[in-house]
Amino acid sequence: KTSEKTLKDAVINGNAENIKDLADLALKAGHSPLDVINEMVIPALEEVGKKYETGEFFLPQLIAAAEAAEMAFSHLRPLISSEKQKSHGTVVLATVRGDIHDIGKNIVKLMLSNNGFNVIDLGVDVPEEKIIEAAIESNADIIGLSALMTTTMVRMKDVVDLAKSRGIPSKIIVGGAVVTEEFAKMIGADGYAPDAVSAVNLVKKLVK
Ligand code: B1M
Repeated sequence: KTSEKTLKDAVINGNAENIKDLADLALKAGHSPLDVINEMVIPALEEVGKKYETGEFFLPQLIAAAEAAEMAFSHLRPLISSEKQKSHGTVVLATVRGDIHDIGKNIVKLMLSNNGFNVIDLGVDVPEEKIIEAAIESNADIIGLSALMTTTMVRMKDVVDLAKSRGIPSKIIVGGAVVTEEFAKMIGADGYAPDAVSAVNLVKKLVK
């Protein structure tokens, strides 16, 4: 319990220096690398998001926390067994055109790869055409789109429309702070996930 709390606190407070040691401590206490990610690092990021929302945290703290989390991820990633990394399907992931927010998308990516999916991350500000091309090339089961702004979420509809007009078989899922279930339905997407854990469950359900 102690190692759990300290690692979580270190991420929340953006204390990058001790992150690796604290992660090792949690591993020594018997947690698996995946548990350390899912039960300590990601909940820490979620808490930071809430603190930002309520005005307790500002942008520099948010960025420091994201960096501390990334340090934990890169330390833990190689320790996750190759068994878990065997591919259950391919997901093309992108933040839509005009949008450069990627903290949430990167968490979704991490969770999907840790759950055995082959993730092709196209990055941020990705044009619709490029997303569709990548999906065709990789024979993707799923196209995952992230958008954080009301001005860019409309690009998700453009991707759905383009995929339909090309007859792409990949299912399309959407997420990101401003996106809702209703919006997803309205634009004809195959699914919506409010967070990274639900994104994994949604992908599992759609790939089956
Ligand atoms: Co910007 N920003 N930002 N920003 N930023 C928001 C989104 C905003 C809500 C802040 C605000 O005004 N209150 C606002 C949008 C307003 C709106 O449209 N409603 C905004 C704005 C306006 C802007 C700029 C225009 C500011 C400016 O320059 N004037 C500019 C835009 C640049 C651009 O994109 N063209 C900008 C820039 C930036 C930074 C660069 C400083 C930085 C981004 C750094 C980065 O991503 N590398 C930034 C940040 C950090 C934020 C806030 C503070 C935090 C976003 C975040 O990372 N949250 C944000 C405020 C907010 O969201 N309340 C804000 C944490 C993250 C873990 O959550 O991304 O929601 P989230 O992801 C979650 C779920 O949504 C879900 O899972 C994740 C994990 O649980 N999810 C998916 C996400 N993608 C998914 C995909 C899925 C499924 C689930 O399927 C594929």
